[in-house]
Amino acid sequence: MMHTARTFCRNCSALCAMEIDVENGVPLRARPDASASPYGGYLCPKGISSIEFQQGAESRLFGSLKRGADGELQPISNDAATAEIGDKLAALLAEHGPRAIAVYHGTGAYRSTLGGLLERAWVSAIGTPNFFSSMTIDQSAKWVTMGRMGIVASGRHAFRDADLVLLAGGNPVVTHQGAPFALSESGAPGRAFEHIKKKGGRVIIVDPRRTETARYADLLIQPLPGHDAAVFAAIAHILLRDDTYDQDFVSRHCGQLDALRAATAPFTPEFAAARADIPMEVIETAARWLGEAKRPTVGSGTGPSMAAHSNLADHMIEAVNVLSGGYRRAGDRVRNPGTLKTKVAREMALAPTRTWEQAPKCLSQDVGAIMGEFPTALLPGEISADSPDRIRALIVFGGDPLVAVGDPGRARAGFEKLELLVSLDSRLNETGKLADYVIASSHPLERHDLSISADSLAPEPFVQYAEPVVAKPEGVIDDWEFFWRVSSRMGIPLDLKFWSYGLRYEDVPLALPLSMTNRPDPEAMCRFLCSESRVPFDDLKNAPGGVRPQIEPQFVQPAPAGWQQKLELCPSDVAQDLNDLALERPSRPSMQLICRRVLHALNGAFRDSARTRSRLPVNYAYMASDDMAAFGLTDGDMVELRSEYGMLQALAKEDARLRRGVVSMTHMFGPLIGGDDPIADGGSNVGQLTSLSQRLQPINFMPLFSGIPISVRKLVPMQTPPPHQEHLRV
Ligand SMILES: Nc1nc2c(c(=O)[nH]1)N[C@H]1C(S)=C(S)[C@@H](COP(=O)(O)OP(=O)(O)OC[C@H]3O[C@@H](n4cnc5c(=O)[nH]c(N)nc54)[C@H](O)[C@@H]3O)O[C@H]1N2
Ligand SMILES: Nc1nc2c(c(=O)[nH]1)N[C@H]1C(S)=C(S)[C@@H](COP(=O)(O)OP(=O)(O)OC[C@H]3O[C@@H](n4cnc5c(=O)[nH]c(N)nc54)[C@H](O)[C@@H]3O)O[C@H]1N2
Ligand code: SF4
Ligand SMILES: [Mo]
Repeated sequence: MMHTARTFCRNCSALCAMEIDVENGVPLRARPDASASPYGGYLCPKGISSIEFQQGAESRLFGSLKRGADGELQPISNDAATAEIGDKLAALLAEHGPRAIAVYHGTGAYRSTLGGLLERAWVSAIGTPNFFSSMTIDQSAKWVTMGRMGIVASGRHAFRDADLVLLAGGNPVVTHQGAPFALSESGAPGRAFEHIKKKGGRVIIVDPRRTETARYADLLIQPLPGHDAAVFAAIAHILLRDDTYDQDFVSRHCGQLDALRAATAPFTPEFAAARADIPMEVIETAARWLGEAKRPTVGSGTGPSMAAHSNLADHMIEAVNVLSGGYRRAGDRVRNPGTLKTKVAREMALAPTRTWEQAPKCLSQDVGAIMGEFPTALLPGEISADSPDRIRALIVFGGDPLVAVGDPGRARAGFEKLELLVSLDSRLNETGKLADYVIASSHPLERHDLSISADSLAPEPFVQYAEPVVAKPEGVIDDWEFFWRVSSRMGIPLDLKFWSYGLRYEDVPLALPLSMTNRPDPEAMCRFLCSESRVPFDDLKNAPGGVRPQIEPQFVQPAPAGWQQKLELCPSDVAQDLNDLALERPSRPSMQLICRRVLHALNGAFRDSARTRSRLPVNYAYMASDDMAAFGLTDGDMVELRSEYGMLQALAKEDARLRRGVVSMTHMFGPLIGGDDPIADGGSNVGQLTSLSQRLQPINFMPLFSGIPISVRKLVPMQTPPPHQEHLRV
């Protein structure tokens, strides 16, 4: 019997609505579902590949594993595994206290709604401050800026309302990365850009690569990597020089304008243009357009967050957005106030909090939490720390931190010191291969979810509830059930809450206490999460394609009377960083590795899907034609890339979209430490060129993942590998 089910993809933040033909409990194919989605019908290749993955492609895990006495991973039942893990954690907790236990929340965990909430509930119930996630090795520069500058509570203009979009180092047409990070809509991003162009809006892209998104650009600026701080300081300099900044907005909401003016004085357009190796005119043009725009929005993707001076770069990008008035004002339309939980937007500044200056602090560095998380780059050091409080057990939920964090030798040395490493995942990744237990997680199509993560990010109010489309295989377990079982075994009761970023779990008042003996019902948990929803849960249950509620137009409210808080545009540490940057002796490495993403893979996931592998047998080392020629390379030639921190081998490929001086490669696309045959390895791990001890940012300890100085050498095929490679192979 065949039927068609409606649900949504949970691979990335777009949560695309999909229709799936199911025959005898087997999903056959997926199609976009345009019936209610605010994005219209849209699916990317990863949404389509997730059907095959559910069926076992990419060596999907169909059962949990435990490392045996012989060091090999052996099958284990989930009953036994969760009991053993619970007992071990209870013993560690009793002997060493809560700090012995840590979690890492990876990219795969963000859209596992019930799993993510029970993970938070469990961490809060234990009382450990050791919460790590992929965000601190991603765009946590944005959290640093919020903590140092403050926040405008009304938020940016909706993408569709903008008349000027300035995006630095992001490629949403490929990555579907939209608000609150980069600038775009997550679903069908090309359509959102077309909408802006049709209205006569302008688009500026700042990227060393002429990205797929740059097809919509009216102005493309192709700098060397790592110079966004200088370029955006120069744009701020021009806005202040010409008095074209939004004086009304700035005078009402900002302090430290004079300090910003002084600190950006050295950043003339000539100066920044020389540093970034771009024409001075493009900086002037960008600043002029910003000065003219009525509803501009300025933001960034991962590029600036991964390159040199990332925290300063982000601060300057946000400062340019503030100076241009890139926020909604009282009276502006709020397109999506949220459906499951309604938020009131107010035009008001919230003063900086600098949470990292407060206890509890990390053991290996004098730094506290940022948005309730410790920096992931410090994780290996927090495990190896010579302290009774060191981390002894790590639960990895939907991530591959061993690869993601970079510097594989150092990362592995840290992870090997753990007394318990658990990977909760639907794939066996590099972290899983080192783990004591690998818990086989259910596939999204096999579990319940609610579109909480997109609730106020979709361009219009929209909410979707998903029931399992197919039954889960016997050996797999839902993410939430793992946390519930382990916690129950430890004798710790859990409260389910509608938690969201910025809140402490303990402070959320409304709670659904879960029984420790009767398995909670996932539908009942979703029903509870709809307690304050505009659309009652039963309506959602009856509309598997999702509901777009019609609501009264909502508008941004003014600040409460007497509101005093201001943004700090240029606090003293930022001023100091600008001063240092102005005085820095510019070095110009001949080649630099830059980050990028590919459409068919999602970090380490889908890398081995048939669609990906037919296009990308390896993660090519892309270079501009002139650089290829200068190194004597043609497509498919083997190259050695060497940084100060390590080396890798890859296959070179020409990319006419790149400027000279950069090698563009995607991450998490090969074994942790590669051999000398990238084809046999299926790619190379660029993390081998990164460091966990050098060039980390202050505050978030973000490593350098883009703009890494490297040397490029053509390798001539030989019988035996050159001896210097031996020490890197373990
Ligand atoms: N298909 C696909 N989608 C994904 C992912 C994936 O792996 N594949 N990953 C997901 C994740 S985890 C994230 S965080 C998002 C990221 O989403 P994006 O930020 O859009 O990711 P990228 O496509 O890597 O874009 C980064 C861009 O920065 C440029 N760049 C590199 N260095 C610099 C620099 O110093 N300055 C400037 N201005 N630009 C620079 C690169 O050339 C690249 O085009 O995507 C998410 N979506
Ligand atoms: N050199 C370099 N390093 C980088 C980057 C870079 O550009 N360059 N990018 C950084 C960025 S932006 C990020 S976000 C990190 C990514 O770092 P991670 O998030 O640690 O890595 P992923 O490969 O995305 O891991 C996601 C895992 O979740 C699993 N998964 C998917 N769905 C589910 C689910 O529903 N439940 C469970 N339990 N598991 C699930 C997948 O199988 C996969 O193994 O890497 C960072 N590291
Ligand atoms: S963009 Fe692709 S991966 Fe992301 S939700 Fe949509 S179909 Fe899934
Ligand atoms: Mo990310």
